[in-house]
Amino acid sequence: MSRVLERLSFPGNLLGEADARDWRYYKRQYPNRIHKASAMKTAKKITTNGSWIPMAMLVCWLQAGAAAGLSYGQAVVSDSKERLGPWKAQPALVKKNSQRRKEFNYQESKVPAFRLPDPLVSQTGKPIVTADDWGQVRRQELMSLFRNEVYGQRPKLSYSMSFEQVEEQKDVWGGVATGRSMVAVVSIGDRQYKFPFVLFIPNGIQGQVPAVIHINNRYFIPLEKAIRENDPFWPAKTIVQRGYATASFHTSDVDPDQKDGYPNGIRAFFASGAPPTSRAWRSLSAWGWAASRVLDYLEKVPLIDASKAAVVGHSRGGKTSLWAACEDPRFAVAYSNNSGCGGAALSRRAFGETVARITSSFPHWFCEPFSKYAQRESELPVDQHEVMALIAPRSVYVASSDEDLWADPKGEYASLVAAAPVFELLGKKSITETTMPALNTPRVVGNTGYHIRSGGHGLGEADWNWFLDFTDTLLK
Ligand code: GTR
Repeated sequence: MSRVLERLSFPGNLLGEADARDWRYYKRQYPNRIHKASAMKTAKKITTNGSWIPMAMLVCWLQAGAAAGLSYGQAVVSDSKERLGPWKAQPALVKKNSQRRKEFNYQESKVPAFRLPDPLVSQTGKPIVTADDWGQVRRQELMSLFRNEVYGQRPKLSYSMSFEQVEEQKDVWGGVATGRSMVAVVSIGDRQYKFPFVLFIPNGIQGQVPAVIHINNRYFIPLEKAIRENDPFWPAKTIVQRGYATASFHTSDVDPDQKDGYPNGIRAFFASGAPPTSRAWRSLSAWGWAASRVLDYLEKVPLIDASKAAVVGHSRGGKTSLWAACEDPRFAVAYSNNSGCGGAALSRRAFGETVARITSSFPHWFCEPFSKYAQRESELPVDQHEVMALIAPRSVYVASSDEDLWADPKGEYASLVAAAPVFELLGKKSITETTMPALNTPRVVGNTGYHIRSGGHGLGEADWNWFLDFTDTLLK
């Protein structure tokens, strides 16, 4: 399967009204839980409201086309007719970004030619032609490669889990749900590490309900706040009304989202304070591990069918949700929202955020070997389409946003499509269409889904609704 890519690109981290308000609220209420850089960076603003050509076998993405320029600002919906067709980056945004951040590429014409590693050829060059070969040979190889070169290895140490219920409210939203404030307790010998999470379970439903675990990289949302406000970043009420239980925890409560946060997090707890080795797990993997611990609790709740659990994250949380689902096959669905580099986007495109940039800005996210692929992406033994493939035959949904070119929407979509041979081998349907869908027009095929929403970097109601439409087809 080989393809020639077209072009697109550019980010848009605008701080919307609601975010500014939330940020101030949390800063007052939970000064120790807020990480300003993170909160400001992920702030979203939803305003309003490319394609590639197949060639032969195996993937060889070249470039073509180019982008002309308008001007940013009036940008969105500049050419509404064109915007009805397959999504393309707004030329004004491409221009603006290219000018503003000259060291990064926002032009399709400058995407390097590359060949993606074939998920269906083993490291020894053996074609993987059966589901058994995949499960016993290739999947193991790819997991090792991602653990050794990208996300790090989780500790082998044994531990035990227990859960404390701090508070329960049985008649939330007029009796629609039961809400619980919980603490997960990780024990190794007589040492303990604790992190909080909040859970809502729909009331009055016959049988068990599916569940959504939300990885919150912005701020912890306590029970009373989740009840009072349907925060678009985690709209618990909406999710419950659609028939799902839902839980959320904050990343920094598990492993602080700071370069020097290691001593206070779960990784240091496991290592008894010893510094991390080069290939040990880093924060993304630790946060994903925590999502699995929340799932451990959901398995104990009789009203929840934990075999129907989705893991959801935005941006760094979206990188986390994908890797969480690779590491833990109990997750039935993974949803990555605007996850970009190190998440859904293909590293080899080096479009918007790059390996060089992400490993220097966020050295605590990836294990050390990943940084050696800075500007040498073509030497990576894996690429992010194989993260999607590792989730097969389960389900994966990728979401991009129109103005978030920093996260490379085209690279996010491309990687989902490039995982198709693995879904097919495992007897599942998935998106194979190489042309991107139009703006605000979700595309769902079998076990995969994708949308690109208008507006900038952020997770909001539109994203949730489209995602839940997808899970409705799979988990209900
Ligand atoms: C961006 C960063 C991304 C993404 C995001 C976030 O600035 O470059 O990799 O993860 O922030 O999580 O907010």
